[in-house]
Amino acid sequence: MKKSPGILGFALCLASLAVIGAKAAAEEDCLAKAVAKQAESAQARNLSVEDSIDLGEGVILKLVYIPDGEFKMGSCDKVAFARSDERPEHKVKIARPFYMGKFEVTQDQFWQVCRSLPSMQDLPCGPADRVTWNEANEFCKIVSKMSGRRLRLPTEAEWEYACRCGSGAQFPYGTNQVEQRRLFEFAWFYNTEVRELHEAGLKRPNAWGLNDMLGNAWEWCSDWYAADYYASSPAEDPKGPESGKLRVARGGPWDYTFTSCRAAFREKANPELRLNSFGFRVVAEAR
Ligand SMILES: [Ca+2]
Repeated sequence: MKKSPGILGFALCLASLAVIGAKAAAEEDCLAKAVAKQAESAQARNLSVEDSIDLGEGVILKLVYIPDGEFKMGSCDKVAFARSDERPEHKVKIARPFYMGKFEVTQDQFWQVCRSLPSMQDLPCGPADRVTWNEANEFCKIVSKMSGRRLRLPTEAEWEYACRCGSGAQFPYGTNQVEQRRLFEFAWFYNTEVRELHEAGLKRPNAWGLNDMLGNAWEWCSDWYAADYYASSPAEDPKGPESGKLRVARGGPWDYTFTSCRAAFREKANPELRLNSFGFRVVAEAR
């Protein structure tokens, strides 16, 4: 005869649901605080959370305000699938607010600025891929000159801070837990049905309004790569080693699994690499 779970089983079930509920509430609270901080910081400087740069002929580059602050960069020992170059986890201060591209730079935008386009997949509103690190920098230089605003690639510290919304979360749903079901809402990665680049902004943005930080295209960062950099990096605005052979890329692409589509995951590549998963997004100085 099958035994009934009884009162004890029922109580354990309720306790378990309460823990899950409390955890979800804590995640929401953390992200809500990040949103409030973004709005308050922008307001204190008389700046808008949303900004843009007109690239001409109706092509607009949308920007999102990222407040200054501190966060823990890298992965702690509890993140079992983290690679050794993500350690040690360490506190980093981002001393100044900045603006970041809401989306990866699109093919339309790249063509408008550079009058060339290395992408093979026809996706005007999707990421400009097959762009080398040097070409991404050239894009920033040209837009800086034409707009009067200083554009550049993000440092990997700025990128990770913006991806985490200043929180301790590896994933945009607010935790370090691998939950593919929830990551589907935010990212195009290998486990999604259609395995290719996608138009910008079809998935949910993170709490600060940035779309496709995880998945879709890798995003070049300004830093040289060093596997042991975190052991000796500065605590404020780290900019990477003075020299190197490889540049950092972040975010995980459409053809990698969820273990790469994390805030702390570090990719590296030759700056002349031209690959159909490598794109970029820009940073603009807050005026
Ligand atoms: Ca991306």
